[in-house]
Amino acid sequence: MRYLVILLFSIISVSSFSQTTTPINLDWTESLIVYPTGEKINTLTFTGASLNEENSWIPEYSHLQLTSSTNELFTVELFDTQFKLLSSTERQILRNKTISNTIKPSINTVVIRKQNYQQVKFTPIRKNPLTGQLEKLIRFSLRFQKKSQNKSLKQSKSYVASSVLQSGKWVKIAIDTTAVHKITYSQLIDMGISNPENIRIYGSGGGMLPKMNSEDSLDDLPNNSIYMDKGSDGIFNSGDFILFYAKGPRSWKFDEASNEFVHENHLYSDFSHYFLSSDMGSPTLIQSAASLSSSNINVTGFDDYAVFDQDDTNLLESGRLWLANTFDVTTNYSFNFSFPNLKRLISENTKFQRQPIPNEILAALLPMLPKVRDWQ
Ligand SMILES: [Ca+2]
Repeated sequence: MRYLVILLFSIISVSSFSQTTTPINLDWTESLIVYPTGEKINTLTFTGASLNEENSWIPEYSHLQLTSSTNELFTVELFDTQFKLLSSTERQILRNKTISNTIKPSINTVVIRKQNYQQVKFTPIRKNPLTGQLEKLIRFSLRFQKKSQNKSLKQSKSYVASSVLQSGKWVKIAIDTTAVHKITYSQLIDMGISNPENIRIYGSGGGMLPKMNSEDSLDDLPNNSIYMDKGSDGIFNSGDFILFYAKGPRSWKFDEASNEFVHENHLYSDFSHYFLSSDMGSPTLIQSAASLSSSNINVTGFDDYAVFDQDDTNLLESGRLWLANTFDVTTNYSFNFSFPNLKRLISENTKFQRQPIPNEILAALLPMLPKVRDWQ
């Protein structure tokens, strides 16, 4: 069985800052992606495109624009756009793919070798809002405009003088999943918390820190509001408990383009961590909100989602590629999900994602795995 080598060029254009770019042409072709199993996937691409399975193999355009100042923020828009209708073959390739009516470029500030750039990304395919037909972008220019100074960004760049952990006695707890968590009075005592009625919980939990230094991240551990159940005696003592919302290491976000929830595993930890102390003053309690006097919405259900994505194997014990089950001798696995009180299963949103082995990892594995040699 042959393993086709695919070269995905990640050429990014770099130019000095100006308000508009010269016209950019996209040279479209087809691309063939072959899994180690031999299965082939056709997709569209163009010179300089990024292709990955997370984006359903739909090509993404990336542009770097050199800027001069660290604190300037920009907006970006496409203009002088020229589109071309997709052929029937190209439409067939993109069948069942979610394509938006508009092309929405995202823009981020990135720092590369101490130079500041605006990084623009977008998918250059749209469903024409008037005709409903699929079109690919073949020529366009980008216009950058400075935004007024972002005060919140400036504030996030000022750092606290010392961490909240500098003084007091602290207990570190591990969180494996996003949920409302419960800790009883006796558990707090067992942890060594000397004054449980003054318990506070600090931390933000959640997924990985952003890869780029330029992206916002929290400076110090925030204080979390908690619910404290004191029982009928009004005193926090034996038999009582606290509840608090904590985020686990797997993060979820709603992707408007695909109209579905997508997840990201924490590649470096199976847990997020929070810090408990009773030395920081009285607890910060969740405040009650007044009920509405009347309502006309009757909620009878909600969307739920789950994923099986275990990070069990890292082929080279290096890098960010983690895999779960190996399909070699064993070719069938069962994965159980629990959705109590299910009203309706939206089966079309059930996905099975395979992970082809990137060529650089395959090349490094070849000397070690005789079985892989058979693919050559
Ligand atoms: Ca009590």
